[in-house]
Amino acid sequence: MQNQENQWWKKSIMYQIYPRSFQDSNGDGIGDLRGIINRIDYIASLGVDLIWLGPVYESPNDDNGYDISDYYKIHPEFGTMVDFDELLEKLHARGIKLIMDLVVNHSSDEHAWFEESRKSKDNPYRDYYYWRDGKNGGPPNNWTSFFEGSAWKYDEQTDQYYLHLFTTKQPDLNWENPVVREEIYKMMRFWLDKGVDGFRMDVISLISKRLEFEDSPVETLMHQVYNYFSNGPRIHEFLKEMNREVLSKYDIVTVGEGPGITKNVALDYIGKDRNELDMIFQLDLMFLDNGPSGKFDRRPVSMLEFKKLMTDWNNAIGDRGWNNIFLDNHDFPRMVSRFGNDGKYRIESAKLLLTYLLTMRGTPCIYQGSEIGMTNVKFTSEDDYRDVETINYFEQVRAEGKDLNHALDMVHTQGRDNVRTPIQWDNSQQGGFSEGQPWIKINPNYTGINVEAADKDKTSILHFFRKMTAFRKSNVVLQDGDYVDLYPDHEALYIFSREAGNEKVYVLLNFSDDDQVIPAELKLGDVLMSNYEDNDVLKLLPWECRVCS
Ligand code: ISL
Ligand code: CA
Repeated sequence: MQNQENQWWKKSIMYQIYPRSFQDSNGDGIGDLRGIINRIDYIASLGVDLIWLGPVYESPNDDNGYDISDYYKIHPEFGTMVDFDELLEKLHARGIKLIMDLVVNHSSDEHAWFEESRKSKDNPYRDYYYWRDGKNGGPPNNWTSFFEGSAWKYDEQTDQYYLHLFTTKQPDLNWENPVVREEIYKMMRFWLDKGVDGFRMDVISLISKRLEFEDSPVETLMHQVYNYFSNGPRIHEFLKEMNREVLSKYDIVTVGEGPGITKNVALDYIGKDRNELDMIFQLDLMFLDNGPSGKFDRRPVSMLEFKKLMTDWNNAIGDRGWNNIFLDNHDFPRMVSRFGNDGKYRIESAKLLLTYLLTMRGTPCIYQGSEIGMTNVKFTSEDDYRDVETINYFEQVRAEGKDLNHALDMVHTQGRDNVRTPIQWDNSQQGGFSEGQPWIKINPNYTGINVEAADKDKTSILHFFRKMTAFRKSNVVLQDGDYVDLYPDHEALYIFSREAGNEKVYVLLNFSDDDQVIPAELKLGDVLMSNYEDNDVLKLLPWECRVCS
């Protein structure tokens, strides 16, 4: 909520739960609400105080719950509304807030609205979605969907096409229709009245369409996302209306998500005076290694680019809005595999990345499992993959007669299933995640990397994380102090200061496998936190991090 004195969410530490993979309680192999309730002591022990719960609504699961068929119901595989209420109550009792995923750019094609909509051109629900005539025997335009081929699907029943920016089972909702907007607001009030503390808004940057539906001169997905799909003409009108009608009436937090929100337009969404959203997940960093054809067209990224992007974002937002900081989530590879070294320096680099998250300016969001340094997974068989994006990618590569081994390599570093394997709780069968067969295989490294082992080892990533969350909470300067990147041109070191009033801390991060000399002119005080026991005054060891006064 905007214009409010007590913005608690600026001090929060967020933790993302992907329910399917967190904890199964009944042996069906699918994580569920009861499983989360059973792990509540663990969650509380982390020192996090704001949970983002992935979608738990009724869904045919074409895109793991991001295709909702009933916004008012809990999917039976996750439990019941009674379980949900219990989870919310138990989190609140421990001072932990919870935000829901709000997926309203599209619904499932199995939502009653769409089932009605497709029946006839004069059906009262026709206008809930985008239906258009084809052009020259093909779809209305040349837009590509995120996950499979054309963004339009032909429906024989009425001889028209409907728009789907994601899979064919995720038709885009027509926000131009005021009745649709009112339905959505009503549903939001239902959850807020239950006491949820806000929403993470899925691809909110895409809800206003460019109704001319012009062909894009460039066929690549990323070009279309930035120039045709995102930041449409009425986006801010819609968000202001949503804020006025719903958000402003509750003490909640909203985090928008969506491709196409660059640093240049971010403040339009989250500027203090805008009355729209509180924060956004900036995806630019997540897309930095994408080539023109997207994520499976990977290009190398240098430390200089990484730092510049983060600094530019910080400066673009300044104190006119508020940033959110994250390095992985359910859509992108494990942070230690992507930005650290998940081999020899897994422990050191995971601690360094957690330190980064917890010392940057902005509300940090940690994805489940990264607090124990879980890594990407390398399934050797295509059959072990579950994500619709990955499956469609394999299909496309096969159809084009391209190299499937290369495709598998790409999936090993870029695919979304890397972060969707079950949480590794202990070294019993299936890592303590389930007594049955998990919906997706567990990462075979669970025997060494798991919560139980980490709990027993005082030097573990997990213990370090707990110390770091407490450290952030007790250091106001880390919450809202200014941020300055002190050596933007250094190829391996990321050194920045945080400063507020007469308090100042320095954060030193060695993003490399080699020793690095500490710049001599830096006048550092005590070491307040580090991932090494002994700290050399002259140099940083591989992946060493240090917070100094
Ligand atoms: O992961 C991506 C594709 O490679 C991203 O571009 C992703 O599609 C984008 O960040 C939007 O993600 C969100 O909406 C999708 C859903 O599949 C993702 O899980 C969700 O986070 C459609 O609802
Ligand atoms: Ca279950």
